[in-house]
Amino acid sequence: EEKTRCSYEQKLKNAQHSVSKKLLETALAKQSNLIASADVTTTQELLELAEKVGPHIIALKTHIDIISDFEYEKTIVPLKALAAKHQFLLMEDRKFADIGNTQELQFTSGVFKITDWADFVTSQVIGGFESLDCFNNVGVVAIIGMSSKGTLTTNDYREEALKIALSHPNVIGGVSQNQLPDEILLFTPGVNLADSGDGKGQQYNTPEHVFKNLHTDFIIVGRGIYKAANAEEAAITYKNEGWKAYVNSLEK
Ligand code: 5BU
Repeated sequence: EEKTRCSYEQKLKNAQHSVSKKLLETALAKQSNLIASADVTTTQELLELAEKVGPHIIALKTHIDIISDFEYEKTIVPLKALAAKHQFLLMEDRKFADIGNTQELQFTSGVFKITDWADFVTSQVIGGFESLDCFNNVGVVAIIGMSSKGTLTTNDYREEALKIALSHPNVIGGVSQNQLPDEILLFTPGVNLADSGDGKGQQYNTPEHVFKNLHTDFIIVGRGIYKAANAEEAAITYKNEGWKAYVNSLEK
């Protein structure tokens, strides 16, 4: 008999990291497991999207380096204010992939100063265990498996990546298209209700699929929300679909 999934309440009880706790508490308070991916390219679009979807999400995922008019004062200061107002976390999807010293510089320096505002960041684990030491003031979501066609995140790779993720105290979760152990939070992108792909290698699943089959914790939705005619309505739809799929996945 298949075992039922671990609930957010159970995960919260076992959570060690302050960011894991915050995410799980926010999910329970908002009855949402939705992370909106804000893959827009101007500060105005970013802030407008955050204002609209903010009440319905637990985190806003950014690729801050695609914002063409980025200015810390103009972009980050109001974004942080919106995160506080609507109670969501900021997840910078930087996918660090270098030696520890370089990652530390990329994390703390340059124009983006990610260390000053992100609640958690994504990182590859290709640089090994110690490459993650520099992220000790944020949570790290380790890239275990990718959603794109032809990805090199094979079974063997994922197994080794997971060993690093499970053993590193900075790691709160993993991005994957496969089930992960209960000790770690699972974040799943590649979620869309209307499309099965984007013609550029992305592969989509439904919220129902990822909660039922992967026991994911949080869905990440980009174009399904920010490209919709009404982004707020779309966020509400994904929030409701995601929560319903989570509740259904608790019953076996
Ligand atoms: P989409 O518009 O819903 O396809 O956007 C998905 C987002 O998740 C986008 O920002 C990607 O960079 C990110 N992503 C992904 O799609 N698949 C992965 O395996 C990883 C990240 Br890792």
